[in-house]
Amino acid sequence: MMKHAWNNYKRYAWGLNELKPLSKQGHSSSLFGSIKGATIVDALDTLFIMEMKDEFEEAKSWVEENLDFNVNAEVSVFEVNIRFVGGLLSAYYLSGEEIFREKAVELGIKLLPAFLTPSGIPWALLNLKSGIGRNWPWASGGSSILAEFGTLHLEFVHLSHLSGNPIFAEKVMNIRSVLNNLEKPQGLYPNYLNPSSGQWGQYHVSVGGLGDSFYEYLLKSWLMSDKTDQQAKEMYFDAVKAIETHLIRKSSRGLTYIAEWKGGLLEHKMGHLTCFAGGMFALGAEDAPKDRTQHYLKLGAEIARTCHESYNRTFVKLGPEAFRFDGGVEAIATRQNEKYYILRPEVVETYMYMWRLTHDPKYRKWAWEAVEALESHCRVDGGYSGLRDVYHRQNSYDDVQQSFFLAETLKYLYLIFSDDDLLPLKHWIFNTEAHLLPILCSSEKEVEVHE
Ligand code: DMJ
Repeated sequence: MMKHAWNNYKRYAWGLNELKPLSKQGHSSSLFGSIKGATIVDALDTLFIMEMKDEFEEAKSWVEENLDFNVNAEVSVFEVNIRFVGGLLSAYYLSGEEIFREKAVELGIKLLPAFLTPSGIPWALLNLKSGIGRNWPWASGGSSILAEFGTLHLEFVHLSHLSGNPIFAEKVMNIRSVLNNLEKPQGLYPNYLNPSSGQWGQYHVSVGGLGDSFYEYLLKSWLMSDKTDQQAKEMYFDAVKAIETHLIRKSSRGLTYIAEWKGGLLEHKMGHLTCFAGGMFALGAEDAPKDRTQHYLKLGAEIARTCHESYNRTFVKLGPEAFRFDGGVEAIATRQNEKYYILRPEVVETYMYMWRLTHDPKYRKWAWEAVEALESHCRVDGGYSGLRDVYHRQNSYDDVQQSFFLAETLKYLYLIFSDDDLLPLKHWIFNTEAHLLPILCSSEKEVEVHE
């Protein structure tokens, strides 16, 4: 599958951001401004792990010769960080090739002007040449987005580690303290925060889009610090406690789901994006306070089951963008604009963590169902395409092979069918784009080992 996705990208869209597999041409997304090669950088570590050595070498040569951040264009700070900085750091740690470290640090420096706001909460969008930032025009009251500014921490800590320059870590530690010091409604983190006033915007809370990877990065900051970042651990478990109280519900037929919270009212809808949380709960279970390890493993398993149901209740056996638990339905999309599937990874991501942490064979079975569905419905001559309606018999393609399909979906699937000693969870953290970052050994623990 990786060969098919890669070869077609190479054939029809080489050097551009993504592939349009039906039109057989490049696809450009405004998220990356005029930075090019998103698929190449996103795919580097997957190629390495799958031992596709020739392909890795050609990707590396492209990075050496063509990857250029000197562009006069506005980029999404979050997207560029998770895909480009994350992809380059991961490629560096896996291969040891200096070029990836250099490029990651170069890009990190270019992103720093985004933090020039009164609160230090970064802008969502940044012009890489002028250094002028702004927020998404649609975001409540000029706010920055929790899942965007809350998803820089892992990469920026590594940038400081690799460059010897503390500035990157200082920037994300400041985000952390602003968030920690703010009063939180019912212990929940709203999705919107105004970077000028340093105050919350609208009281909308989500473990899916606009909120998701902020929670993921709290847990992973704790794990990546070799379990020394106590503040991250406390903030994570406090947030999860509030999420359990206010957002997690069980349907009348016993499916556990995570709803969205809008100023105290629940919308009984769960996004495909939210499905990553099953894996997150299970990954954090070991360190849960008050002997709640089994509880969180079970919660992870319940979310995995619900998300599997959202797949199983469609015609193509791949899940919709969002599914509902109201109006007499459970785990089904009811609105036409929520029925699409764009090759997203979150469900197989949760299967990967559940497989690694429980070895229950059902997760391999479910992952294989997803492979078969991808092969039957998304594979086309020119690569893999997303679908417009997962309940429809006739495939209707969106004609985009997203770069995260190579970075995440295929990587997680590969790991589910590999041995656990390939990238053991005790040594590696996956960033939110499935790029690998090693756990940083704390000097205290090193001393303990030597003693
Ligand atoms: C990816 O870019 C990342 O997983 C991000 O956290 C959420 N959206 C896509 C995949 O769905």
